[in-house]
Amino acid sequence: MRVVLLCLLNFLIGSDGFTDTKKRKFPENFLFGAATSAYQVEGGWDADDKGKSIWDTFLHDHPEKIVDGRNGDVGPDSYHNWRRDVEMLRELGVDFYRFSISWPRVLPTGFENKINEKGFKYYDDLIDELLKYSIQPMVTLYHFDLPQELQDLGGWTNPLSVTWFEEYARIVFKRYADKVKYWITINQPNTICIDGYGSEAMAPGINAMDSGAYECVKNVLLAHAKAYDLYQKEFKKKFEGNVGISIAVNWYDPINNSTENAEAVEKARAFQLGLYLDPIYSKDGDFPVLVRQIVDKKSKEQGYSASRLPKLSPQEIKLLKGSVDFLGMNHYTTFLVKPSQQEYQSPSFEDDVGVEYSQGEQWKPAKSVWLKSAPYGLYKACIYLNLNYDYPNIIITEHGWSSGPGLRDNSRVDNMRGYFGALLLAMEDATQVKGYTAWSLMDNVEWTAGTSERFGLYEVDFESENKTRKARLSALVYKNIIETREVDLEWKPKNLKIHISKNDKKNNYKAEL
Ligand code: GBH
Repeated sequence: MRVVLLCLLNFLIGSDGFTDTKKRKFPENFLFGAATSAYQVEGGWDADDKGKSIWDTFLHDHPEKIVDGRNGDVGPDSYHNWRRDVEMLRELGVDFYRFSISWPRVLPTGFENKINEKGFKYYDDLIDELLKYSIQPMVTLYHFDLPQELQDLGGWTNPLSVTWFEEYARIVFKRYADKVKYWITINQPNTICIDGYGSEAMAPGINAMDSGAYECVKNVLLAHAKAYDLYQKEFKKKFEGNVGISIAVNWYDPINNSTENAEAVEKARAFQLGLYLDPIYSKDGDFPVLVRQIVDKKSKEQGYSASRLPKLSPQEIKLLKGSVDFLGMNHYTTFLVKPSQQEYQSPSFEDDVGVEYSQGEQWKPAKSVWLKSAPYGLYKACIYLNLNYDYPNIIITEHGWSSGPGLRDNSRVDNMRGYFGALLLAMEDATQVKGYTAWSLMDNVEWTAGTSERFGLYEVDFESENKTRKARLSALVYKNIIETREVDLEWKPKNLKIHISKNDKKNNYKAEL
């Protein structure tokens, strides 16, 4: 009751509630980290027998899709620069590093019968180097880079993908369960499926809206649940790690308080959030009723004999329910929703949802067109998760800001501080957030945006031979927040030099989940 009242109170205070002068602090056992993903930073796209991923194929076949023409063939070249990467993490003083394993680097064909030891050696070295300095590895098994050979068999639209992923997960768990205590199975099913199989924006760029995108959603979620189940059965007891999934939980608000907008926002939340969260967190499991109703009805009208949204069997519903130790929350921004004024192509995801998005005109824009700063949205998203999914354990597995090149990234600093304020308030109102991950440790290959949008705390000089990394102002500010556990709006470093903290001490806490 007290919590509900507090929430109400904060809603009343509105979005300025978190800029008040009361100093809120992150608890001592709160974990701070930074993130990257394999395709975006590793380079070495064909080094040491690595297999091709769908992103290698996609950007090699469509160089015209990349804003500045720079693909991930080399990128920041972390395949060779990993020692420097760990040094940067030590400079920041983070507790953990979230990175992903490239499936085709370790299993070049995607299948478990051919293991690439040379590829695994890269992760052996990286993990050992992290542990040497008490930085916890947080490993994402899948961050968009499917082995091309599996795509040739239909990729995530093939129900066999569930088993392919499970076998891959088994090999990686076996190899690293003793060293890795934080696992993320899959990063952002919505990007994989809706953008990858329902549009040409992300690899494999197959616009399969007849049912491909929704088949993908089902398979990706089941793949996650199978891997979770596998960890529970074969690894949990001995190794006591935590397994979660990272979901894009941006916030969706009605553009104003009309009845139509209230309906529109309900749809947006059901299709953007509930589609992935309900099967795992809702009481009855399964996809949201609203999504089911809309897609079933439209499918019929469109002349299909079955719904484009596949059914989950009772066993599948059971497998999915509760299949996480923590929710990986990727949060970047807020969208304002109203019913769509235009006819979308049919069938399509946009047509199913039937809404239009915009963003506040007064919100500060990042370099990426979709990204504007609205810290209150993080607060509201947290409260929404609490009320709808019963106070889940959350680790923010991505949050960040894009700028152009340059070390004095004041806009990133402002955005970070604003969102930390909102996060602290959400935690005060009983949101169970155990950790925060800055996206990204360094500038990287931002998919089809190439290197035209910079998300790094560290700038990467892509023209230089060693892909030199330099700390931005935001890196120093983040370091200061980690050290002091509070957000001081006035704090400024004397210069942009960053040093490894004295005696390299990490708090080494485990998140109590
Ligand atoms: C995350 O996606 C990803 O997990 C991460 O890899 C990425 O680097 C980071 O955010 C920053 O984008 O061209 O307008 O159609 C966030 C969701 C998905 C948002 C792809 C941008 C393309 C937008 N992103 N999307 S657009």
